[in-house]
Amino acid sequence: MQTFFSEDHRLHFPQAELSGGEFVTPYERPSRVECILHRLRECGFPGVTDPGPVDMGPVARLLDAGFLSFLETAYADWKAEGYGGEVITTAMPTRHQRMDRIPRCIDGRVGYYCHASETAITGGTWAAAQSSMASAQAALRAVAWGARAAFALCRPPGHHATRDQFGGYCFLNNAAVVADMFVAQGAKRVAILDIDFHHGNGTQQIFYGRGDVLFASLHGDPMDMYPYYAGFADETGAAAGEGTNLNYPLPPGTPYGPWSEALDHAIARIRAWGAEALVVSLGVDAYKDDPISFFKLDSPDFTDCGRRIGRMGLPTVFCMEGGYAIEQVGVNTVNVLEGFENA
Ligand code: 5XA
Ligand code: ZN
Repeated sequence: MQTFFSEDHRLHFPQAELSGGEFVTPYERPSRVECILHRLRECGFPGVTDPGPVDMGPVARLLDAGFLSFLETAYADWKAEGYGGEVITTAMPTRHQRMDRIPRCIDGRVGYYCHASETAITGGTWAAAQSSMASAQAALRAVAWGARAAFALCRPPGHHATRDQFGGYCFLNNAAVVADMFVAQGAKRVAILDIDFHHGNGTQQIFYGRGDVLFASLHGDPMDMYPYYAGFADETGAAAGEGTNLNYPLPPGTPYGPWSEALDHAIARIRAWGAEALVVSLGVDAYKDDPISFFKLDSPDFTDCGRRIGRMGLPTVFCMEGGYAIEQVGVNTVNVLEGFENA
C-alpha cells in the first residue's frame, strides 16, 4: 500500500495548547508522523510519495467559502491587529447569542469559525492544512486509478473540522473531501468509518443531510469526552441522510471485546447499505496508554481491526487522524494497515 505524505506538515507546530487550565506542548505534534514513517520503513512498506499541490476545487465545493478565506488570512489578520502570539480564540457564539452575524474584527471572526480553543493557528497552519489535504487527495487518486487501498499520512488531522469551523487540532476535513471526491467520480454510495477515539463531529456535520455518504463512528461517550456536544447514538441523520449516520459512543475503560463488537456492527451496516468505496478516519488514540483518551485497546488489537476492515473488500482510503502515545503511534497505525493487507 502506497503512503502519501508531505513534509510541509512541519509548518504547523503551535507553541502551546490550552489543556487542563495550563499551556502545554501540543499533543498533536510533528514527531507523531516521524514515528509512523519510521515504522512504515521498518515493516517494509513501499516508498512514501509527496502528494504535490492541493486541488482546492473539491475543497471549495464542500466547505464554506468564508471559512476557507478566514483560514487563509487569519494569522496575517491577527498580526495586523498587533497581537504577538498565535491565533487562539477567547470567545465563541453560544446559546442565547447571535450566530447570523460574522464580526468584522479578527478576534470575533476567530471565535465564529472555531469550536474548541485548544487549537491555535500559526503562520504555517494554512499551508500545512493544505498539504495534509493534498495527501488525502493523492491517496484518493491512487485508489481511483486502481489501487485497492492507499494511506494518506495526514497532519494536521481533519475529522473535527466542520464545513465552517476548526477545532480539535483539525482545520480542513480530509476524509470528508475524499468521500465527496469518490462521489464526484461516480460512486453512488461511499462510507466513512471513523475509528479514532474521538467522535468525528466535523465529518458528521458535513454529511448529516446527505444520503450518498454514510458516516459511522466509534468513540468515547460524549457525556465523558470531547467533543461533548455531538456523537450520541440518537444522531442518525436528517432529510435525505436519515439512517446514514451511525454513532457508537462507548464508556471509559472500553476494551477490545466490546469495541470490536461495535466495529462489526458498523461494518455490517456499511455492507448492508451497499457502499462502493470506503474512507477510514484512522486514529489510533483508542490505545490503552494514549495520554488524552480512555479506551483500552492494545497494539495487536489494531492488527485485528485492520483485518476486519480489509475483509469488507472495498476500495479504501485511510486518512490519518489522532493518536498521541508517541512510542506506540507508529506500531499501532501500521498494525491497522498490515491487518488490512493480510485480511
Ligand atoms: O481525534 N481528535 C483528537 O484526537 C483531538 C482531541 C482534542 C481534544 N481537546
Ligand atoms: Zn482523536
